[in-house]
Amino acid sequence: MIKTQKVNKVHKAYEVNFDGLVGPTHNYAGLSFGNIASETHAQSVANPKLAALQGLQKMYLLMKLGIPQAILPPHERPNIRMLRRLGFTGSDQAILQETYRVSPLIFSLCYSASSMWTANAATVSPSSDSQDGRVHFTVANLTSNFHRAQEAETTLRILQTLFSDSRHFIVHPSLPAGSYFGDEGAANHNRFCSEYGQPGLQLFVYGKEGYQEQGGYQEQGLLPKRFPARQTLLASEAVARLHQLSEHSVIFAQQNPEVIDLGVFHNDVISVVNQNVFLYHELGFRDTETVIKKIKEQFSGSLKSLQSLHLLKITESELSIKEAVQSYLFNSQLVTLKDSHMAIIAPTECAELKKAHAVLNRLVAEDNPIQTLHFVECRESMKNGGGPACLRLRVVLTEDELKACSKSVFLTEELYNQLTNWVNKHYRDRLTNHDLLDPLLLEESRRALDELTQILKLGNLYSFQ
Ligand code: SUG
Repeated sequence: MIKTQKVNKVHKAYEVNFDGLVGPTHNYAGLSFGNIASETHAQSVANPKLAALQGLQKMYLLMKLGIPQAILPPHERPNIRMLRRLGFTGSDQAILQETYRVSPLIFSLCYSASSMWTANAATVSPSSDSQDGRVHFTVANLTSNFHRAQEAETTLRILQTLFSDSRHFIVHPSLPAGSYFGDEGAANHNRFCSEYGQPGLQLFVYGKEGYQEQGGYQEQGLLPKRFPARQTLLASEAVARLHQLSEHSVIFAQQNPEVIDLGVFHNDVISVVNQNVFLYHELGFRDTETVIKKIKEQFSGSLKSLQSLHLLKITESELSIKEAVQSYLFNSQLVTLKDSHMAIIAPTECAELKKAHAVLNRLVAEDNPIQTLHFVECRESMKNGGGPACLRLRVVLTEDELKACSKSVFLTEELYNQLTNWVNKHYRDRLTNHDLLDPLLLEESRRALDELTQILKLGNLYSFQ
C-alpha cells in the first residue's frame, strides 16, 4: 500500500447504484451455507417475474429520488460453458440431462441467478482515493460458494464493457482462487467521506485472516464455529494495494465471529455507511470500540474533514443480531438526496418487525442527516438472503467519468418501461427446482437475454450469442 497520500484534484461526483437485474432462472436452491434465509427457503417456489419487477421498482424509486441509477445485466444461466469446462459434452440439452443424471447439485449450481446481488460483484474505489486518479474495480472471486464463484468471469466482461475507457477506469480481474484470498466484493467494504468527490476513508471488513483454518483459532474465538467466514484479510489487503490506496485512508477490521455464526455472512448485513453516517450494531465487529475509535481519528485526521461524523450505534437490546438478520435493517440503502439530506431505503420486513420499525423511526426523528424513510418490497430476493443493499453496487463517478462510461445502462423512465415489458413478456411467474429440468427454460432464458442486450445496447455479451 502507498505510504504517502497524493492529493487528487477535487471534482464534483455522484454515487451511482448499479443494480443487478434478476435473471429468468431465479430460484431457491438452498446453496449458501451460513445464509439463514437461503437455507430456510430451500426448495420453495420462486417467482422470477415478481423478483425482477420488485428489483426494477426499487431502481425506479431511487431514480425518482434523484439518485443516478444503472443496471448490470444478469449472467447467462444455465451456465453451459461452465458445464463444458467440467467435462460434459454434446448438445446443450444433452449436457443438461447428463449433468442432472450425474449430479443434481452441479445442475442446480449452474442455474443459480445469484449475479443479481451486485454488492458482491466487485469492490470499487473512486478516483479521488486512488494514487493514479482512476476509478478502480476488483471483481470479486466469491470462492466460498461455487454457484457464486462462476460469476467472476462474466462480471469482468460486463465491467470491462461498461467501463472501457482506460483513462478513467481500471477493472482488475478477481484475486487468485483458493481459501486464502476469498473476496466477496463491496458487501464487506464501506467508504466514509464528506462529499462523494472528496478523498475518502475506506473500511475493509474481513471474517478471517486467510490462513487460520487449523490450529486452535476457533477455540480462541478468532473464527466462527458454525458457519464459514467468507472474506479474508489477505484479500482485502490485496484489493487496497491494487486500488493504490494510501495506508492513511484505509482501515481493516474483523467481523465478530459470533455474529457470522448467527447468520451475518457479509458485513452489509450488520452495518452501512454513507458519507459521514455510519449505522452499525454494537456487536458487529470483534472489537467494535477500537474500530470506532480508529474511524473517528482517521475521519478527522487524514481526511481533515470538518463535517461531523454521525455514529449511529444500535445496541443488542434495541435490536438483537437475530432480529437484524431477520429484518435486514442494516441492509437498507442509505442515500444522499439533492438537498444533502439522507433517506433510508429499508426492506418491508423492517415494517413488519416492531423493534426494527422502532429503530428506523428513532433514526429519522433524531438529529442526524437521515430525514426520510422508504420501504421497498424485495421479498423474492430477501428469501435468498439478499436485501436492498445486496442488490446494488455503488460506484462514485465524477462528471467526466460519467461521460466516459456506457450510458445505455442508466435507468430512465423509458428504459424502466421497456424493461418492465421485457420482464412481463419473457419471465415465468413460478419456478420450482423441478422446473429447472424443463428444456424450454434454456431457450426462454436465451431469448430474453438476447433481447436484453439489444435493449441495453451491450453487443454480444453472452457466449450463446
Ligand atoms: O451469497 N444468496 C446470496 C445472497 C447474497 C447477499 N449479498 C450481500 N449480503 N451483499 C449469498 O449467500 C442463495 C442462493 C440459493 O440458495 O439459491 C444465495 O446465493
